[in-house]
Amino acid sequence: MRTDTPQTIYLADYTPPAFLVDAVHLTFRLDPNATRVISRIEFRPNPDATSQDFMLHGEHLKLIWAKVDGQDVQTNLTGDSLKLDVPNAPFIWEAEVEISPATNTALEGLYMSRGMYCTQCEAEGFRKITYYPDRPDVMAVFTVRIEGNLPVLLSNGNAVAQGEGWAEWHDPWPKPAYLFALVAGDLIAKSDTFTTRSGRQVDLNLYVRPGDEHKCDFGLDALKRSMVWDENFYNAEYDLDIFNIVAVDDFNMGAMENKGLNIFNSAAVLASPETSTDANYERIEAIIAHEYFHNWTGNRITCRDWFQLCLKEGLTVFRDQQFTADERSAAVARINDVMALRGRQFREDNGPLAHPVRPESFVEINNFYTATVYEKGAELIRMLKTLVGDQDYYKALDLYFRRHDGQACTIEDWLKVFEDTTGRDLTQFKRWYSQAGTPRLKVSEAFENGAYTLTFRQNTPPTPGQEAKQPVVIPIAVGLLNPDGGEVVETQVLEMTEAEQSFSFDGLGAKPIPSILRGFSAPVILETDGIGDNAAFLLAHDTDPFNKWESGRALARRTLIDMITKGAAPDQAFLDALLAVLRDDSLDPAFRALVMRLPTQDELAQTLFDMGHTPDPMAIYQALETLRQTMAQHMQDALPRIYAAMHVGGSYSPDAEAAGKRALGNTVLSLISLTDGGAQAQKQYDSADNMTQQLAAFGCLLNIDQSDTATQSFYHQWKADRLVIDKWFGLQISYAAPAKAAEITEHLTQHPDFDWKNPNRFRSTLGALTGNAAGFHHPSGAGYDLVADWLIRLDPVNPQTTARMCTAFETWRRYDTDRQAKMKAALQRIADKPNLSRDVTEMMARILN
Ligand code: 0A1
Ligand code: ZN
Repeated sequence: MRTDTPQTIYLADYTPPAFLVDAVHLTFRLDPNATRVISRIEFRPNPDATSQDFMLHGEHLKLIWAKVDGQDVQTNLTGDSLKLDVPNAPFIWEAEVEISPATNTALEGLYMSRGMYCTQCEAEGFRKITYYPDRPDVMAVFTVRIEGNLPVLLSNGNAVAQGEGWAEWHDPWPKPAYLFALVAGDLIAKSDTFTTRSGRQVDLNLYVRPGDEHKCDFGLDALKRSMVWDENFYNAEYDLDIFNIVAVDDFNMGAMENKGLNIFNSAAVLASPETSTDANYERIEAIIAHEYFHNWTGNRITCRDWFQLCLKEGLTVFRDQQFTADERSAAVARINDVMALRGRQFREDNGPLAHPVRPESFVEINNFYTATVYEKGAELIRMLKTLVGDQDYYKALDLYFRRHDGQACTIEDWLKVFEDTTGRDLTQFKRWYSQAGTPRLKVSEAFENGAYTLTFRQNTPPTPGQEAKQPVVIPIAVGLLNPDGGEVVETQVLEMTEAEQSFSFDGLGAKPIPSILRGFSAPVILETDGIGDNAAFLLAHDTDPFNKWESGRALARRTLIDMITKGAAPDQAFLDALLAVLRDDSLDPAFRALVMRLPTQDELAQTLFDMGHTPDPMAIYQALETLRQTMAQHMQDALPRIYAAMHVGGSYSPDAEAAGKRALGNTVLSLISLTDGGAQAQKQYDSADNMTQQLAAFGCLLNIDQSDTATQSFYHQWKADRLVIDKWFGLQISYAAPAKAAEITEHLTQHPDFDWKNPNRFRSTLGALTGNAAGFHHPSGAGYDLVADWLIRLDPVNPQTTARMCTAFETWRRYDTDRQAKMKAALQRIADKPNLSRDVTEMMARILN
């Protein structure tokens, strides 16, 4: 345990910066172990400041000299900051510091990745580069000179001059330091151009390592589509002459929206048919769009402080979700978004790490790049849009862009724009930003004299630090169906504001069947025990694709819960309903593939826990295995025809239609392989000409244990491609039987290719184990121990990635006393490690609390 208690930062303590910065000049003399950074910063007193104390952040910097207005100064260094008496007038700060990118394994600040220099400054990495007021409400114009003997030297903005071994960049747009970026290396650009609506010619470059040039086309295409889309939907145009993207192999997250110089995890941008799956393509498209969209929602308008992170992230996730819905299938996109929300955010909201979308305190801000801030944050934007309607939503966004361009804003600024546009009072809506926890929404019904009444009761359970909750505004999209399946009342949005509220529909000839929370109109848990059992009817008849899918999911969940808690056999009616969907060629294959997907082990564990049971991960695993086997037999006759019909000929294209066919084909293949000993999967594996088909077949083979030959051949085919080898590590662990998962993972950590300091490789291995629920929670406790061992080892090297992976333990209170004791012991072992990082110290305190 560390001895100095890390400091907690509170939203309520916000004060404006004492000094503002007009301009920053930086010179980098690159050297792996001794990079010199010379800064010249023009400060002036902030007229709105409440204090005049001059303070600069700085971490792990070796200060060589510092001057104020040309005079040497003696600085007062305390911990991670530098304090100084300065004039109460404009002045110039200059300093030279030395840093060591080659030994920076935390991948924050300036670091090296396989010979290439690269930066990551969000949230507070710039202070590891030089002394600076490293807070997002200090926005300045940056000019950067890079000196280094490397072919490519990049920074933000436009290239202004360059020569042998140096380059100068100037970014005319004032920005906070977290958007600063620098890249230097032996890189190759794949280039394109884009002309904005108002005629600006933009050079687009995707910089990659030699050898990756053939993996750039899709990323560039996705970028151009994002640029067009943002102009069309948000009137948002690009504002520089150059837009650079760089792919880097060592990166803690997916990507980063640095102004004019986005830096991407290679896995989130490089794509080729042979090496990338359909899911990879879809994710790359979404992340490219996300980072590009940040240019307006994040960069032009940024956050006042890190508590407002959802201001840029929730909105930008919502925008990238809209983009995906628009470019692909809206129904499929929404279902995928909700599955992700439930899988990660509901889990977080129901455990010890629950926090509001706008947190009120933190120790380490990097621990708050969470599903709650991102995904629930996006749901809040979606609800606002549902409540005010499309037209007012886009009007409000126009006003937001006009009113706040160039500013660092708050959630209050954001909501005010909607209030001013619509005249609505959003005081109650704001609770969504401050109250943690997932609201439960119970519904009951009554039918009398042609009037159908739905009564809703809402309740949000307590979360850490928040016992009592107030009612929130819930937009409930509802449609009513006739008993014969026709729609009698089209979708209407009921606006619930009270703890309990009823809504009536008059003039109905018969008691209707309600379709509630269409499109998942609010991030709540809907409990329909108070109304009839309509799931099978809605799966067959609902016109709302989301609820049609949701009904199938509910049936699957119930079947599995009955199997687990009552030892019931798989429900025949469910199997028939599923088969009907599978066979229904009028439905989009991608949608059918989603309906065929069973709830995850984690989702079932949470459901059981909510019902008052202690979930047994082995029983859950077994029920899923049994159900899959039963499905394979029940559907056996239909499978070959559908498998054949889903064949996509011609050269590979990642488009939604082709990907949807492959998704359904591969779902069917996984069932076929449960009854044919893997013959069909082997055929597909041998003939596959793209990674989607190869990997799906490989998964089937691993699943039925015929894995050795495929495992060897896959490795030998792909050993030169790091991103494919990540898949190879991950898949073996994901498909490992519960009793073998920890052992297989342990074995793979001894593989010469297990480069544990690379976050992608670490996640594809240890992350795959935590994702294999029955393996991770195997009663031996070997999974817990192995993960804890590795987190302890990784923490001093890379605290950020370690802290994120600690969330594997966030559900420990769900389980039986033996598992709880084992998980707690593993957690305690991590917490007791001397010199634990601030990141992991905070995570342990919150999880164990
Ligand atoms: N702003 C980026 C995500 C990001 C956040 C933090 C990072 O390092 C701590 C890196 C990237 C995004 O939303 O894409
Ligand atoms: Zn983002």
